[in-house]
Amino acid sequence: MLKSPICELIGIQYPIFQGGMAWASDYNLASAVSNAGGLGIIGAGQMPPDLLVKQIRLAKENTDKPFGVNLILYLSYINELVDAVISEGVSVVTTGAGNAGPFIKKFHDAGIKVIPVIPAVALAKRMEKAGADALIAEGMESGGHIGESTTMTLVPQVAENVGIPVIAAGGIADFRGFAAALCLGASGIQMGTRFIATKECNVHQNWKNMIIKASDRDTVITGRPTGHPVRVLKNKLSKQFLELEEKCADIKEYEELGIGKLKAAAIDGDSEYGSMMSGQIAGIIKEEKSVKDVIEEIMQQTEDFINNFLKFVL
Ligand code: TUI
Repeated sequence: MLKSPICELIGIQYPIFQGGMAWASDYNLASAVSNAGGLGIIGAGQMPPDLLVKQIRLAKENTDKPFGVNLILYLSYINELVDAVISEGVSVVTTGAGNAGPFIKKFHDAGIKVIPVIPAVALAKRMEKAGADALIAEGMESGGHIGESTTMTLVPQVAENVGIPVIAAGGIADFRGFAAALCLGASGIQMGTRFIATKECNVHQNWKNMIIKASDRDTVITGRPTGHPVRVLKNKLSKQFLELEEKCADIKEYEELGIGKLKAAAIDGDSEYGSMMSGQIAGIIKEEKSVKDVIEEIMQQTEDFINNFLKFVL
């Protein structure tokens, strides 16, 4: 049985996190992942605090297992979301797009574990010093907002430099990625794109179909000049973003073009002009499955792979 320190730390059966994804991971997906033995995570995104409270309550109605909330830290009203999470109480908070340091004590006082997503070693060290319970080292293969390092290079360098458990994210969707992550020094994995293409994920079917049809080169990084690069599936919108880069457009134009586009992808299924944030590993995902099948299959296949692999060592 494949167990790791992260399972003990949060009280989960399998060391598999479902990435918290704005507009894509609601209470339904999160509770399904937690019920299947992983850690389900509600992506708060730009939800107003009262909606986040509702989502947390719905998750609690649907699972008695630990689950988490992901907070995007650059939001102007982040303190209200932090207070909402604290007043409702969840097991884990993961954070993205900013420095979790100022919030860690507040969460710990409420009995909530804090696991920041980090794209670089320097930030990993800072977060460990600030009291983070574990880290999610996310490579630029991921969908959505990304850093510059690949998972292959980031995870071992983070693992080398911190003493807390490291979860590998970015470019993982099957047993190969899971086994590789363990080799790189990770205690577990986080998957986003794989969980979008599941029956329990409530995004529009068009987004799921785009992932299922995607091949290895069907994502692209947009928005680099804004300082917030974002990996998305290629479509007419991503082309418009790249045209802005070519003409050295003002940052305001990127912001205007981006408004409402993640919602357009997730809710309206606008495959031409929606922002279908997905990772480079989309090409390996060939069908929509249930969350339980995804988790049980990857656990079994990873264990089989490791057992067979060891037979090569004489
Ligand atoms: O946060 C993510 N992925 C996301 S957030 C998101 S919503 C969004 N929509 C449009 C534009 C931008 C974002 C979609 N996908 N992943 C975790 C992550 N965090 N990746 C990179 C970072 C990060 C970057 C800089 C974390 C910390 C940081 O710097 C902190 C500091 O103070 O130095």
